[in-house]
Amino acid sequence: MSIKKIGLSIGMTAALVASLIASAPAASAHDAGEHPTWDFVLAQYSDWNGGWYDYSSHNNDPDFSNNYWDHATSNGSIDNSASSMHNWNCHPAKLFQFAGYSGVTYTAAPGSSDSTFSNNGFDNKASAVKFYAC
Ligand SMILES: [Ca+2]
Ligand SMILES: [Ca+2]
Ligand SMILES: [Ca+2]
Repeated sequence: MSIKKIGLSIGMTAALVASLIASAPAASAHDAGEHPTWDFVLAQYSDWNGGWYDYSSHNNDPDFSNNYWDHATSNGSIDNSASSMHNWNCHPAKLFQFAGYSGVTYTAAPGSSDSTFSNNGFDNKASAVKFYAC
């Protein structure tokens, strides 16, 4: 193979790699305006990456094991998986370590966002949520 052909081959490989990277599943942070009607959202990873789960109904949920990221069973349960949250409403939301509202808790203040639960000792722990009056 000539030098010129090797150069071309490397160039094509680099272009192929670049296109593979570009088409990889997006793990980008969600935009705050992405779901304008959602006002309490758990996210699968830190910095609101990965799947989202909408609790804008503000209905208490004693057990996360039958709730799935972005509502698709194939995306996995949100149980012991939430790592960040947005709370865009006036209701405080208390997350619990265990189903049935027990164990360690984490309270999401009204109008707050938290990019990571890891500095709260609460990463991948939430299993239930209760909402309180505004
Ligand atoms: Ca997680
Ligand atoms: Ca935090
Ligand atoms: Ca748990």
